Amino acid sequence: MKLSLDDLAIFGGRPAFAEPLHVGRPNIGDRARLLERINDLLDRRWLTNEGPYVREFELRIAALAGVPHCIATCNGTMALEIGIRAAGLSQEVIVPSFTFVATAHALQWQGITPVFCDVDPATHTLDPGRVEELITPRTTGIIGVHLWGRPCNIGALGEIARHRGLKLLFDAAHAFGGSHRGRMIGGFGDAEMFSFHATKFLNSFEGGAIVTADADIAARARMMRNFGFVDYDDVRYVGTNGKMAEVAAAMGLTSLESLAEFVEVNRRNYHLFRIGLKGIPGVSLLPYDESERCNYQYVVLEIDEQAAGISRDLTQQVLHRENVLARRYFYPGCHRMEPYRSYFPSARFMLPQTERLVQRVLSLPTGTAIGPEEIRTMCDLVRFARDHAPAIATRLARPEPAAETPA
Ligand code: T4K
Repeated sequence: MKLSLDDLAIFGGRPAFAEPLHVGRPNIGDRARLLERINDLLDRRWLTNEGPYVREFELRIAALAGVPHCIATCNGTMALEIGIRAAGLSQEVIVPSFTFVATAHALQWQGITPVFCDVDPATHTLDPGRVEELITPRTTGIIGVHLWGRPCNIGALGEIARHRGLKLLFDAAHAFGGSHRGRMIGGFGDAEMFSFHATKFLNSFEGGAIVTADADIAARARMMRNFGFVDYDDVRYVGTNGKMAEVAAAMGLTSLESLAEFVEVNRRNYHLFRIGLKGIPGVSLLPYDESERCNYQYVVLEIDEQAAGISRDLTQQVLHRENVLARRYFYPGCHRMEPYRSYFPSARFMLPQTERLVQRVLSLPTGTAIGPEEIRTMCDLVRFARDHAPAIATRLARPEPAAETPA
């Protein structure tokens, strides 16, 4: 508990945490079970190329997402790239800029122009009204991102896609285990893509998956993942190597066995943050819709500098010095990163909500590596920084006293 400004690490006090607290510390399941599986795959000498663990993982993911087809990949970006190609997207595709850059890169990597669309300030996901305005004769699809695991406005986006003859895909990298109107994420649009990266709710070290109810998309994605092969010596499509390794599937299967525990810890953490941050002026915690299934993997603050009297960046600076490595996901927005910044220098004028959000959001460490005591301390730090914001800013602006030089 910090009692005075001098206690803050930014002013020379001892950091609140001896070791850094990270956003995205992996959730790890039963180690013994994982090692058993790794021994099995070594004994089998079947390490990749649609091995038994990958097939089992695909069946489990498809069942949990409530879809007939799952194609596991080596990472989420590859799942996006293959999903986009298998769905036949080309020319221009509408995507949010307020997302991890992989969503845009997966298009640009294959010569498709990402057309950045603004988000709804309340949900942080694509604003359907803005999507309509960006449709041109070159538009072939829309990719919504279920940011922070909170579903897009799936109904409205579906209507637009149907009326305008566009494909609708979802980047569901954050949303495994969530639901929308009682149906699991994974079954919406033409296809959805998950990430099972180490930092995600469910991890397979690195990994991803395309899930779909469309048998044609699934068949194409499966071929494309394996160089376009349909049989020995028979290539039908341009393809890549997007396969998931057996060791990754072993980790994925082991993580799946602890899914209920991961949700429970994340949910507990989210509620402790809610209690600990309650009533701090200008600081709000992004809510989950608890009438749906949620994975609670992200604890995201919005800091309104006017109301809080402290900026997001100063809050982050204070926290970092205390060894709380809070992240500014997804600053500064894809449209301000290369090559998009050079391609679309005026994009920022079209993205007022994105521009506003990238200055306000801050992700805090949560997950199974974080306990109640750490959460209490993090909340106390945010509150203390907010309550003493003017004094912190003034003291930081003061020039450091010159070090004494020996005579
Ligand atoms: N779409 C969306 C919306 C996404 O958010 C992502 C990925 C993708 C698509 C693409 O999926 P993948 O191709 O990645 O499967 C991290 C992750 O690498 C990335 O997967 C994730 N989104 C993104 C939001 O976060 P960085 O550049 O911020 O990673 P890094 O190395 O700074 O790690 C994040 C934190 O996690 C660090 O504070 C340390 C901690 N960490 C990380 C790893 C890898 C650990 O404690 N242990 C670990 O093993 O991108």
